[in-house]
Amino acid sequence: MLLLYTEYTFSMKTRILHIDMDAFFASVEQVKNPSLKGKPVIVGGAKEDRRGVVSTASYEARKFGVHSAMPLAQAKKLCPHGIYLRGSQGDYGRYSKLIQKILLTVSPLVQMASIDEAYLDISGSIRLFGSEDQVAQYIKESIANETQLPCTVAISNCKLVSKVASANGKPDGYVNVKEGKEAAYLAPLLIRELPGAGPKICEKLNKIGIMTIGDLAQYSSEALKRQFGAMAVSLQKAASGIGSSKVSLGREAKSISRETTFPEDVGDWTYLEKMISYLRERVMHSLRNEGMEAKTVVLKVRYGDFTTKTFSKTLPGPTSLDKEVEEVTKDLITKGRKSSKKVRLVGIGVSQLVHNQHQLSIFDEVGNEKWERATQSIDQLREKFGFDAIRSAKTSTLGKRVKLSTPSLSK
Ligand code: TTP
Ligand code: MG
Repeated sequence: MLLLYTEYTFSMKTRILHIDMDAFFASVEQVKNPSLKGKPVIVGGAKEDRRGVVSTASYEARKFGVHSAMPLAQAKKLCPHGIYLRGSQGDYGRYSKLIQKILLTVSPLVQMASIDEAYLDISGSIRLFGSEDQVAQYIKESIANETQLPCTVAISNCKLVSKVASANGKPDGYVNVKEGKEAAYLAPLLIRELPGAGPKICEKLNKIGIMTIGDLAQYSSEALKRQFGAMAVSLQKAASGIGSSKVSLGREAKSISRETTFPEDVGDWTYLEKMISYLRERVMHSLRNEGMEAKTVVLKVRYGDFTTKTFSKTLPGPTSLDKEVEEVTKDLITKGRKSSKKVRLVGIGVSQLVHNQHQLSIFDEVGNEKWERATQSIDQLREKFGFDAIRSAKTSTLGKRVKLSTPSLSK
């Protein structure tokens, strides 16, 4: 009995596989047009396009220094003989779905983390395939056979280490970080390879002599706390190879909204504004919980005579930050209140959702660092004490607990 039990727990050790397609958009273009194979392909804009940035570049183009997010003009200087393409989102989406389908034949626990990457909990599949290496080989071969696309796969005991390992094994690679070897694997890597450690934080760490992830793991926790505050703990945890192994499943929401009908029609826009702010805060909280960002904000107003109007605005880029959506909501309210009619229902929603690229970040630092950190602490408090535990000054006058007539309209 004891033997059986030991064997059972051993076989159910959590192992997480991360897969990321190599130069995804450019590789799809090379599959669509095989004459582009082996050539420097840059997706983001055609040769004659002056503005815009590089979405991605094939590994042949990367040799010239071209990379994602680089202005096209600069890429053209570095790689004038490159093949520049505008790209076709529809094709990339179709290939992404095909890859997801293949991955689901390996394990039902698949989390698509972006259009070209996924985490799989393969703990229950290893026996079936024979070994971890065979799981990886099966995935690489099936994808190659069915799509002709190259990818890199990594396996470890958590999402963070597998993500770092697959980035390191690119292109067309496979890395297996054995149980207990996570910290040792990360140790020699430069600090910037830790998800979320961007240029500013790296500079700060370098200044105190921390160059590698190993340096960070070894550094005095007390001294690090003095420099980085509460963030020091998560930094060191990540550097030691400790991370989540929870693969989030579930149907992805296409939009997230909250609305409420008032017991009596309301004409007081100061009150309505507060209620809209409250609904917005709830929507944004759910959005972040889903690990998503949204591009479009929609305000719905049903007037006393039952006419319903929606006002929407699309942001220049996706966000999960309250303050960015707050600005847009203000503009929508200005439109909604133009009518002198009393209001029966208000609702706020976000759509055009994309996966949050910073999901694994310890913290981000491009401009919104402070906001993201504040938002993270708010979400953590709400996780513990419920949504109403912490509210903005604006909505606090609505009372301690706000009851919505339709508390959970959508995800
Ligand atoms: P990535 O997986 O980051 O990049 P990649 O697949 O092109 O290259 P590799 O993984 O081998 O390093 O992103 C996946 C796709 O997302 C990429 O092919 C194009 C798109 N993308 C952008 O449009 N803009 C960006 O800034 C980035 C990073 C990616
Ligand atoms: Mg990729």
